[in-house]
Amino acid sequence: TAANQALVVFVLGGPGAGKGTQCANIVRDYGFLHLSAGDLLRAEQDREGSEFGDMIKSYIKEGQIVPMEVTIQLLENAMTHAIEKDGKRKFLIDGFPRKMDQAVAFEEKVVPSKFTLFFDLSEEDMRKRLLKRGQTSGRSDDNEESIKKRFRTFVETSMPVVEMFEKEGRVVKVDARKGPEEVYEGVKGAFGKEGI
Ligand code: UP5
Ligand code: MG
Repeated sequence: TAANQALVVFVLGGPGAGKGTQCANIVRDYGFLHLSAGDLLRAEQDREGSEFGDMIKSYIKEGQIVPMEVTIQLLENAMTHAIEKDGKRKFLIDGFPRKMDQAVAFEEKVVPSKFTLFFDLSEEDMRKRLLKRGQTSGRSDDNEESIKKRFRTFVETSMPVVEMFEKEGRVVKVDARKGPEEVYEGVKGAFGKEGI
């Protein structure tokens, strides 16, 4: 498919680490298109007539990873559409891959990533950000119970993917502790390092 020609940067980091916030900055300055796997899944969950709606709803609330076929198809559709209709080729894939099978399948069947941008933040700080956002976000997983489950999945299921990419020398870590502007300085440094 057309998606084979894409330039892909994976954007990873724990729940609430600031992936979405920083992706907006990158889109503004570097001409990337932002594809959040979580946003695509939430849209599919709410789409009238979706056969996956109920399944996605329960996976998200439980902080579990939706079966990869669904997520990869949503990403591939969005990429193909952007390439063919809008002539876009550069993608930030946010919050994906977060399980080993997804990582392997995407890089084999769609396209290998250029590198992974990883936002590094303690669980305590992520928790604070998520609970604060939960006051207004309306997200079904921004509550104490779901947040605990999301962290558990992150440590057990998603970090092994980051560690694999790291062993391959394909991860650039950014310190995500400071305010959004300072974190973005780190992001720009990372992109510079990767020659983007
Ligand atoms: N904020 C941001 N930066 C800040 C800073 N520097 N200082 C202070 N505050 C900061 O930020 C979170 C909050 O913190 C916001 O209020 C923000 O203003 C503030 P945000 O930029 O939204 O962080 P982000 O990392 O994007 O957090 P998000 O909650 O989106 O991360 P998750 O990875 O948990 O959520 P996602 O939407 O990616 O996935 C949700 C669920 O979808 C998963 O749990 C899973 O069930 C499912 N999923 C799959 O099944 N498969 C996939 O491949 C992907 C997702
Ligand atoms: Mg997000």
